[in-house]
Amino acid sequence: WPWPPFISQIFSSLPADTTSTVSSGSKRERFEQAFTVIRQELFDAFAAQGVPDDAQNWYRRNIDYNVPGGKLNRGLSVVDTVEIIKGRPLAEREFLQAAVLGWAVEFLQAFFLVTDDLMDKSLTRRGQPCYYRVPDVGTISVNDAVLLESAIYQLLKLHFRNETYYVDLMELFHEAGYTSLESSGFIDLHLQTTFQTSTGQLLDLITAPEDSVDLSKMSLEKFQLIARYKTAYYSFYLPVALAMLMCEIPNSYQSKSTGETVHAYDLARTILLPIGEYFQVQDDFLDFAGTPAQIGKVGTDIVDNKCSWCINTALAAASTEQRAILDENYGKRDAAMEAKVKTVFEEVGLRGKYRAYEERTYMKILALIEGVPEDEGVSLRKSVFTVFLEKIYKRQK
Ligand code: DMA
Ligand code: MG
Ligand code: MG
Ligand code: MG
Repeated sequence: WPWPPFISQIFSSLPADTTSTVSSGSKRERFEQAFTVIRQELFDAFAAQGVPDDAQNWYRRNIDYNVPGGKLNRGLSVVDTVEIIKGRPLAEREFLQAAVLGWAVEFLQAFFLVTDDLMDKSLTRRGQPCYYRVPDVGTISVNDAVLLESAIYQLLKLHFRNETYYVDLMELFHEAGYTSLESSGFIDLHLQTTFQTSTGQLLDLITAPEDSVDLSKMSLEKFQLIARYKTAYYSFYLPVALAMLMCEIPNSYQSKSTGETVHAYDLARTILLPIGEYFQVQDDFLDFAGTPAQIGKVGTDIVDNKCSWCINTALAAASTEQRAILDENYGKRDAAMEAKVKTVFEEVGLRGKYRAYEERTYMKILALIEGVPEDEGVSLRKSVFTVFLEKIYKRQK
């Protein structure tokens, strides 16, 4: 099988010996170079089980097809955040550790996207066919997703086993940490990202049954719940919380500048969850308004009967006639019916409502960020959040 083009790109930009210098080049280049190290570690560990060549080649293709070709926003933001919190450029070893955490987030993302595309019956992702649509892959992609997930814990063990915060990292990623139920008398501070994301995927999927479209069951509140669980925790809280753990920011500390007690992870979450919800609104809007060339995927939310920001916003503005068109045509696997829904979206002025939502939300989140106290030395900083916000504000892909 040929390597997808982005892999060749990565390799053509590398020196012959990929393990020697990781200090040259831009942050993105260094981050991509760290991937070649990580990738080799995983291949070696896989091969060390004594499995035959065809299995090794399959594993290799799984990783190369699904992990490296994205925007890398989530992964890079771990590195960015560690740098901001430490307030200085990172030493070689620190950079590699931060990059491993960043790539671990990218593996988590790959794991979710492989199954998401299968369940959403999507066609393309990152400008290539969805992995399950590769002819010899099909439903084997389910197991390949599990292998992508297991790579996270191999990487953590390899690079963090001797750190005091190793268990915290694992539990932050994991699905099988201790309970966060209040009734047990124990509240888990870091939450369990895989558990939350798959809860979000469950909500997303059961809210969009294939054969019974009922738009009266949708609401913006439901959209918000789904968005926070399926997207915001893993895309926004996770990268920042990982960086905070690596910098050994304690759960709470007293701010020297304001005197108040800072519950650092809670505070981060109160800002990052709204950013994540904003990001999912963008994802839903681009599913409707973006071109495949622009977003690397073909939108499926309308035919999938999804409880998206678009349908909920359109429902709130639709006339009786427009509502009837939506009732009749939403959630059907038919291009002409999808086009009718899109026409109503245009008629109710969804594009304008989106622009207004973006401005309003941007200002709201900036106001939240204003409340972050900053101290000398290692502490949370406002720029942890503004850098994130600026990266996604008005994004086109
Ligand atoms: C994405 O939801 C959530 C996860 C956990 C992958 P989505 O189906 O809207 O994502 P996409 O539009 O990328 O398929
Ligand atoms: Mg989905
Ligand atoms: Mg999807
Ligand atoms: Mg989407």
